[in-house]
Amino acid sequence: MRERDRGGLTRRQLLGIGGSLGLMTAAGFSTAAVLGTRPASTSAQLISRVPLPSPYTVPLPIPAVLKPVSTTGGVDRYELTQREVRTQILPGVSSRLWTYDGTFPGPTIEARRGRPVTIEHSNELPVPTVVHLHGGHTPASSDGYPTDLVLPHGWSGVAGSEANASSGMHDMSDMHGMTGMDAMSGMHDPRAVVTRLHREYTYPSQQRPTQLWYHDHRMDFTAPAIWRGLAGMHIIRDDDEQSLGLPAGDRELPLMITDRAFAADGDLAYPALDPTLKSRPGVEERYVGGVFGDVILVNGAPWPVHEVDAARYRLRILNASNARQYNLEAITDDGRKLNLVQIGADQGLLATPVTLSAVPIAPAERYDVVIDFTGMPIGSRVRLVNTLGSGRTRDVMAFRVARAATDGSRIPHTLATDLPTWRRSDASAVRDFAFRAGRMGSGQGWLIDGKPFDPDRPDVTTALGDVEVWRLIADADHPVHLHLVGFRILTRNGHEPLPHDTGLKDTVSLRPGEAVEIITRFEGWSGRYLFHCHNAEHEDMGMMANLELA
Ligand SMILES: [Cu+2]
Repeated sequence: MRERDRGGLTRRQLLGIGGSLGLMTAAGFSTAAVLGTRPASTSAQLISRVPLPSPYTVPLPIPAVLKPVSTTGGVDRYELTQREVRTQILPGVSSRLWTYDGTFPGPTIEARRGRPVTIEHSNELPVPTVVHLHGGHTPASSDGYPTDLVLPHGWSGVAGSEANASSGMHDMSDMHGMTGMDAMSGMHDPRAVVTRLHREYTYPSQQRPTQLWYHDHRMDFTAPAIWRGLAGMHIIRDDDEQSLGLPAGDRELPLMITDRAFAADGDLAYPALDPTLKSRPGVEERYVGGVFGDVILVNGAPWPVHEVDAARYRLRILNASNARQYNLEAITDDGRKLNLVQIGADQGLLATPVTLSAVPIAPAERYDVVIDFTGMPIGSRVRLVNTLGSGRTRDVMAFRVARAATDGSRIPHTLATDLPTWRRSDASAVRDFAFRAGRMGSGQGWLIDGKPFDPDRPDVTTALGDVEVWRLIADADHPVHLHLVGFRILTRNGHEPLPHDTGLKDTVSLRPGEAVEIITRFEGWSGRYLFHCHNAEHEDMGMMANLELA
């Protein structure tokens, strides 16, 4: 009953956090100006209460590749169980995590273009979950809409949903017309498709080869769920890409970068208003801008080190942090900067390589880069540092050049010829969206065009096949993500895009005060999708909207 009453308040009231930011905004100062007085970001950093290891002592783990349970009929079928485990992230410190199949990151899915993948997720966690494949070109029914929940055993926190929840998940026809999680958000969502214990997600794998990632996307609770460990990588490959001769095998490294903090008992620290994550969404007031940790993890290990050959390596970098941005530079022990040659973006290979001296990466973005250790002295070290960090958050990871080696890899001048070339004149609509802080009930939220997320409100309805230009503006750092489609960046602040903007994207990083124009064609499937800020705290606090394809 309490849950129901509390739900009736809506999360707008629950987020009743009239902080200084909100007051200053109300007093007429532009938020950007307020935020501009803070360094780099509006986020606040948690401090760990356990001893932290020295940098570059823990070996870099490579997440295991998940084995399919079946490959018959041209479909790769997988099963994953979401469950809580105790594990060591920091040496000698036991931490409770929420995981996909017991590990953080979750196991990597390796998909072949043209071979559909199905994944049956089982939820053994104490809260509802929903899985989104970030960057996936996915039918709406498998896209992980935030109210399409998989309820756990004995769930009673969501009045209304339980009675309607399906007892099975295989008969999809059974699931239509169920009532969504209205108690939690105070919003009724008649279109939600809720299941109990299990759900099968289908990914057609028709899209360009690239690095995707899967993570929890539950309404109002995405940020703490990802923070606790619900994230994994999903890579799509094809023969064309493999024939290019890029560094491969042991010389291709998926790198999931996250920041975390640890409480005195060894568990992850997170400033949730309701640490059970069952009913009350939101974070303590000073973290409303986003949660930073003071420990940098790569593939779940703190400031790891990896032994490499003196050869080229392909680094597939994912920023899976909730709010932290990185500007990554590769620096040798004698202070030299190594180039990072960008070969791919969120949605696959670039047309041609772009040589960067630094890789700026916002939450949810992926950068596919080649680094060349050829000629480095054996025994020497290359550190990957974050120039936006300070103190220990400046360190990310290191490579130790362990041995000389032959290298048959190459970086072809032409990487791909299939990038979309939408032109402004193709667009049937131009839309404007403002990503800004604002009042949400009695407190501060993060809004798109002045409105917090409401599953029941159509925000954008567009026709399949239409090309559109979207003009996005931001008051603070907002990495803006569109579900279903990739897009290209047309302009940044009225100028040419930046050198690292050239590829096909699904997330674009807007810095404070920036305006970016993107162009895309909405194609695939009709149904309900999303666009939102991928600062996960902003997303939970309203900065999300509906994208309906008709
Ligand atoms: Cu944001």
